Amino acid sequence: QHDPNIKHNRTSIVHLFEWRWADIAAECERFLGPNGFGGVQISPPNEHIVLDSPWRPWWQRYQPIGYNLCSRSGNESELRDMITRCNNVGVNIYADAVINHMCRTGSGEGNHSSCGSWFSAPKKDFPSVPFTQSDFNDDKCTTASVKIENYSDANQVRDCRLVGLFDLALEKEYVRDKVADYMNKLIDMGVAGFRVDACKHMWPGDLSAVYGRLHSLNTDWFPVGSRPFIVQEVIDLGVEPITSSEYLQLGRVTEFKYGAKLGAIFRKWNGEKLVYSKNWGEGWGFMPNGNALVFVDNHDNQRGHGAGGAAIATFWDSRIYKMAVGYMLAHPYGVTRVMSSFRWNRHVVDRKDQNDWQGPPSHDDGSTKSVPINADHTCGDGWVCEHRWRQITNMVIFRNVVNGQPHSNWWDNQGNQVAFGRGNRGFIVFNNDDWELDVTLNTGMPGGTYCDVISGQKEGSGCTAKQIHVDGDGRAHFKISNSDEDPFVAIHADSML
Ligand code: QV4
Ligand code: CA
Repeated sequence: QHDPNIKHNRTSIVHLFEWRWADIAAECERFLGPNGFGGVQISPPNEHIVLDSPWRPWWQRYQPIGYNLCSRSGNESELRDMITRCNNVGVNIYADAVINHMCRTGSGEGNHSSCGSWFSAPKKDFPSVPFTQSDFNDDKCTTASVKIENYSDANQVRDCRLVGLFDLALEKEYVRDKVADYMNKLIDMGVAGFRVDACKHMWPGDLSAVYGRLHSLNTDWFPVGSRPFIVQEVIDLGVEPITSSEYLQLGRVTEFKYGAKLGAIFRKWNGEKLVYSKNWGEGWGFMPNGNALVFVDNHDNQRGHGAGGAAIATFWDSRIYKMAVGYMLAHPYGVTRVMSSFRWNRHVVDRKDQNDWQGPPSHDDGSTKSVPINADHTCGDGWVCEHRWRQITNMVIFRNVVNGQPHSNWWDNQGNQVAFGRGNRGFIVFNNDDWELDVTLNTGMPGGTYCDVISGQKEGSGCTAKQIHVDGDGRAHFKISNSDEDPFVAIHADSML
């Protein structure tokens, strides 16, 4: 299913990485609903390993112990309460489903798991599901280490262990049933779909069998017969035999080329310039529009995991980050996902971040801190809350206002100054050159005075930002200094004064 089931003409998803369920519920009610966010991608809600060394890394949640619904983000009743409250304000919940594997081989035996369930890695025994030895792919995998050794061999990528994680035998009806039972429990609780982890490592036929077992969405909140939205994590940068195209008919797929290229453009690396983005989207060799889930950065590549490398723009480089996210949200290609992060002690030595493992802000006992909201609406205690940055929130709203309108009225200076509109509903101008932009452009917008939603915003009948005067022919004068705090300007139908 390619449709995110989003309500009220909203368009964007935010990933509240490692947030607690109680905080997500509050955020839906106090911020996401009122500001037009369509949904939240949550961290994996199932039982996961708990690690001491390193201490409580974020990635322990990608090592399942079973499908009980207690995790670092909270217990089952907190999860249920959050899903209910978010749905009640029209904000969808998408769960991160880790179904390719369980924990890693060297995980020992005991109750070091988020619900306290006993398991044994040496015996390959996970009684809370239950999965036993015969539910894993070890006999199918042909590498000496039983791990994935070579990504140019599709068989081992699917049947061997990803970084030593026990690989589930999804060809077995029993394993498919257990995985589908878990996902169906979440669907019945009210989730609108899934981000499916590590899809490159699962056969499309096996995934199709799992998806085919899924219930339709809960009719308390969704029309009868609505199917769960599926986003499949497949990293395809064009250099491996496994391609995203194998997964497109099953659901949407993460377009990893998008953030890697957009980061390079705004950083002006590899000779990239904004002008080259005139045919952004399929023109750049990305997958068909209707299949793509797009993002500037994700929880992996913002810290050097996954794909994209140093070109990826993140909150650490906030000025170009806001421009890149603004560009993504203004452009019609794909379903858009905004990242919302926590800060960690980034410490790069020889291009490798020594602290890339560090988990979310937490108390001494390892429990995750809740997210305090400051008087200026930003977040405290190490939570970055990019989705609350005014420029980003306002561009989420921009995307809703221009939804369905074509990419139009392109202008460029053949360098790093570009502008484009969305029919007669919105217009955006970027200056990523090292000199001033000073130009009169055809915006396609009805005449009137508009409030820029980047340098400030419309408040009541007033405007805290630059004002843009569009004349009766749709023309407007723009002046953007290269030293402006945010060298871009955006106006839309609802920002007219
Ligand atoms: C280490 C060595 C391995 C060795 C292993 C066992 O690096 O070579 O085989 O020990 O001795 C963590 C550690 C990793 C460690 C592994 C097993 O970081 O160094 O291996 O545990 O102990 C996240 C993290 C991983 C983490 C994993 C499990 O990113 O670092 O591994 O969780 O805790 C590919 C995939 C793609 C994947 C991407 C990161 O195609 O699917 O790599 N992305 C998703 C998630 C990602 C998650 C996983 C998949 C796994 O987005 O967050 O990995 O669920 O491109
Ligand atoms: Ca596999």
